[in-house]
Order: sequence, then C-alpha cells, then structure tokens
Amino acid sequence: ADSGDTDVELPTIRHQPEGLEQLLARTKFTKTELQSLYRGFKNECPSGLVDEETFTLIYSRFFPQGDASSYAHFLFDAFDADHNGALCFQDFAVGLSVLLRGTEQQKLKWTFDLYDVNKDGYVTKEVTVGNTGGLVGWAHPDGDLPVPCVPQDMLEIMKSIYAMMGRCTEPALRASAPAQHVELFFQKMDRNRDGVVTFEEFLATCQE
Ligand SMILES: [Ca+2]
Ligand SMILES: [Ca+2]
Ligand SMILES: [Ca+2]
Repeated sequence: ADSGDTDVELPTIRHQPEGLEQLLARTKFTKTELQSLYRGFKNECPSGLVDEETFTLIYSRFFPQGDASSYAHFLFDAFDADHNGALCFQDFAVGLSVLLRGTEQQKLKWTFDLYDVNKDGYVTKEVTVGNTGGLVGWAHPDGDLPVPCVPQDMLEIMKSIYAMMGRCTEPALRASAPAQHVELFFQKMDRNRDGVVTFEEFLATCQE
C-alpha cells in the first residue's frame, strides 16, 4: 500500500501537533500515536489545513476505479465537525479516534450523522416539497443549483457509494441498485414506519 511517493524523512524536525494535551483528552490516541498521525498529516498537507478539494484527491487514491468525489464530500462533512469548510489536524484526529477506537454507540452516531446529509437529526429517503425548513445551510457541491435541490439523505449517500465502487463490482450494477439499497435500509431501520429514521431507531436496529 505504498503510494509510490518518495516521502522525504525529516527526522530532525519535531512534529508536535498544537493542543496536544487537549487532543490526548479528546481522543483515544496515545501521545506517540498522535505525533505519528500528525507527521503523516503534515506530509500530505504542509499548510495544516485540508480543503475539500485536497481531501477528495487524497481519498480518491484509495478508489481509483470509481468516482469517489461525491462520497468524499459526505465524508469531508462528517470529519469537519465545526463545519468551517476545512479540516485541521484536530478535526481529523477526533474523527479517526471515533472510527478506530470509539465505542459501538459513538461509531454508530458518527455513521448516522454521515447518512443524515442535511444534519437535521433524521435520515430520510427523500425530502418532500414544502418541508425545506430544516434544510438551510445545505450547499450543493456544484454551488449554483437552484434551491429545490434538496438532499435525499440515503439516496445521495448510496449513489455516491456505488459511484465510488465503480467498476470493481461484478456483475456490473444496475442503475436502480442504490434505490433498492435505500428501500432495504428503511425496511430494516424505520421501525415505526413514519418514513424517517431517528438515531434511536438506527441504534436499536444496529444493536439487535
Ligand atoms: Ca473544520
Ligand atoms: Ca436528514
Ligand atoms: Ca421512524
């Protein structure tokens, strides 16, 4: 899994993330682990901040056979906990800590938030017209689309996952596969059949 780059070693420079003490408290990483994570982070992003474009480029290297850009967009949002459009080392370390060392419930909450594209606390199949009150703040990656471009939490995510997997799935997937996947998800998760999945429902089903 070497990317092929010849990374220059900088053994004389002490890589120490800012707010190390705070990160030790907020993550489940040791000091040594944080320092080595920080080194990798600074190697990829010497400025110390990752914008969405850079994140997508890095992420896409792991999925060269498909189009990872839209899934990378959702992942970026999930890591960017303070939603300022950039990932700093803290965002990155806290997210990774949840994914690698979090409790089952923390991991599920992280996943639920990823699925909840518009961050209103519910995972929906689609957003009905006239129910856009909670959608302020959603910006389509293309930027200039008109307002009715409302997210369909699950469908957006599934489409992006299928796009990312690209040609590495055999046999080739039908275009309807993401929608079918969404249906299955809702059949399992939406326990009271009201059309939305709350975190409680998500948790209950995942922990069965
Ligand atoms: Ca941020
Ligand atoms: Ca939602
Ligand atoms: Ca429900």
